[in-house]
Amino acid sequence: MNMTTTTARAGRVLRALATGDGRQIRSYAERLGINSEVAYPIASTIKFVRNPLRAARYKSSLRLIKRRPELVQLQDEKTGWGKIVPGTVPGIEPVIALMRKLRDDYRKTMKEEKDAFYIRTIFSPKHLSDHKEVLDFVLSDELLQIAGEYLGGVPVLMTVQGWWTPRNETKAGSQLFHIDNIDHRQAKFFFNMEDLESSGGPFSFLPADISKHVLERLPNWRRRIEDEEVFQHCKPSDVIEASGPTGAGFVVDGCRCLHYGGRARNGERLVLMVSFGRYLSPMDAAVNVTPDASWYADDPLRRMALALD
Ligand SMILES: O=C(O)CCC(=O)C(=O)O
Repeated sequence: MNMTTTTARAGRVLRALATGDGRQIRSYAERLGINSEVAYPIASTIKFVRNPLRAARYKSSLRLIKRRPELVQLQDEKTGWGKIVPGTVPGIEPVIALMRKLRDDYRKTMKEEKDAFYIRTIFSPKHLSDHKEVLDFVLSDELLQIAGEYLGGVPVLMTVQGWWTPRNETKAGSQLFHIDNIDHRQAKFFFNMEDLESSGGPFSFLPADISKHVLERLPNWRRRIEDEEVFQHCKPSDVIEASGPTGAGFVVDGCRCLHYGGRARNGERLVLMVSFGRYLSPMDAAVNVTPDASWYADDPLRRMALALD
């Protein structure tokens, strides 16, 4: 490639960086041969420069969240995770009832052989507009407090998914250790919609400090990693399982904590997964809700969490 072509290409990429959304920004940066350690700060800086006042508002509006003292810093800075006991977040009952119904409906339509993959998304952001009860739970003061304190500003809802994992024998994709390569930090919640034991394939992770130790010793972390490779640098007993009774939850930073899930060898799993990112995350939210005009009309905090204002 000659100098003129290279310059023209770089110009196109830079123009795209200045106008694109978070996902495009990352992909264009990668096309320039810039990896995520460099691309993310560039993408965040571009987002900031495009609207510094909005960025400042996401930070300062943390004070709008009603905080409960027992939840302060629940997602621990050093280890990147925290545990939520059943009954902590109001409004979970209708969510549990809905997820169980969706799972039962799905099960009826399932073809045993053809659908042998290990994870089924029975609820996704497109369902939110018809299920305000889920949105109210997800945008509760409790979740906003936990995610907001950890992320340092009003958190932006990235996605909400209901996952049903039937019993399986596979070990592929997200059933292998990996890191979510979407930002430097994240608040990802898992709530059990049914009692969940180890044999039901819970989300399983290494605390952030142990993950850092392991990742520093691996040649390339942007990949799926076999257990044997990980356990050369830590102990299997360092792995924490997000299991427990119905209504129990975990919040984990999937960008800092090596994790896998869905190894449901002798049971199954029904969970609600909710992920929040920073306003300046390189990724835009996958949630594209158009709330009814009456929803959150006088609630700037929740509108910000939905990236509407
Ligand atoms: O719990 C699982 O099935 C794995 C989930 C996962 O890898 C993720 O959320 O990034």
